[in-house]
Amino acid sequence: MTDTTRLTATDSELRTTGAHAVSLPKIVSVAAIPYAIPYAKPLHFASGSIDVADNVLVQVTTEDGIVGIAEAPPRPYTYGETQESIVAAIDRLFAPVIVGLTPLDRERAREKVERTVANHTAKAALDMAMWDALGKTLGVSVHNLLGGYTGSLRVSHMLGFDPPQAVAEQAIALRDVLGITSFKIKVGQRPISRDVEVCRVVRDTLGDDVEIYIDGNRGWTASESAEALRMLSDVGLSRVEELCPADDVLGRRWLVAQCPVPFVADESAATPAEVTREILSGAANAISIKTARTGFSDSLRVANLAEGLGVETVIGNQIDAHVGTVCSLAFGAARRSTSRHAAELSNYLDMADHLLTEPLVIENGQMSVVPGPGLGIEIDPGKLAHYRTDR
Ligand code: MUC
Ligand code: MG
Repeated sequence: MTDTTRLTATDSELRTTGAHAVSLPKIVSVAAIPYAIPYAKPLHFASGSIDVADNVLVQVTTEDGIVGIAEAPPRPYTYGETQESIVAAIDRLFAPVIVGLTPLDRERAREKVERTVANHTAKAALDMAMWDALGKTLGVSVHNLLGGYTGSLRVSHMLGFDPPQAVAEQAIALRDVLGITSFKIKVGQRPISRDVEVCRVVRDTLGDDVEIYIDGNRGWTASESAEALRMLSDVGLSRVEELCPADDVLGRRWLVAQCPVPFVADESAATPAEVTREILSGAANAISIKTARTGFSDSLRVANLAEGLGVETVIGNQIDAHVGTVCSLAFGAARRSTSRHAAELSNYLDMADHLLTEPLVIENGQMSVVPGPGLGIEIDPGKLAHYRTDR
């Protein structure tokens, strides 16, 4: 799994250009490769559903042959991106301005890609691929470059729409087989009583030793959310997420003001500026950090902002495939503040296959940071050839 062939940058690769400035080999190409891997167990939630990982693998190649990787998951119901739009944005807008930079030039890359609005996951994947290339060039893990706080994270699993007993059975299997004891339950589309019943059955079946929280993906109104919170008051939720739209400005503030547990902003806080607005306006009091939308560079901004404002963060899951999961893990474990809560890392388990040379491992409810330079993972060329959809 680890790249043992190069552990440090050579003198010729690390060129000192001034008293402090150091330059690395330049990026010579950026590839955006669409692929499709089916989900063995599709996930349904209030804003959409997913039955295939139709992601885009991003590869940033430097002049010495280092390949930094990351991936972008299209989430049209959240950011308006499609697999085709991600490939087009990278090929036509971003690759031309990134080629010629080095993996150290992440802030210059950000300045250039930010001239285009939106396209969150395309930008994030490029940023993370540059970090992976940087780590591989320096022989250092991205996790260490980001802060290196701890070697593992507790895992939280996201449970989609299913009948109450089926949801409880999934949670039991995840607990018994993998040791997972934290669960996010999707709510917000079915009758409120049905969602309440799901949470209650999971609590009753698994007992008080598991963490349960809910995510409405903006499916309820503010008053429906308040009613659901009243009905759920004895279930022991640790937090709630995006129960109603942040665009229902006053309703959302009204709801957050009476919410007895932290109210997490997820899709309403997709940029550092939106995080600031949501928190300062009282539309949320906790933040979901998703490396799939803010990469590493802006996830650092969001984490710093949240720490400065004194609000908690949770590592969220953009229904990430394996490469994306490794990115969330590397970032979440890099800081104290982002490693406090269980991180939403495990939904790759629902996929039928993956692109990596080595599988990911969850043991005792924990995932260990993948060791090795960069992200520490490699793409299996045979699997990529099999699943890519552009040839
Ligand atoms: C989540 O936390 O909301 C569903 C939609 C999306 O954008 O992310 C997922 C999970
Ligand atoms: Mg969410």
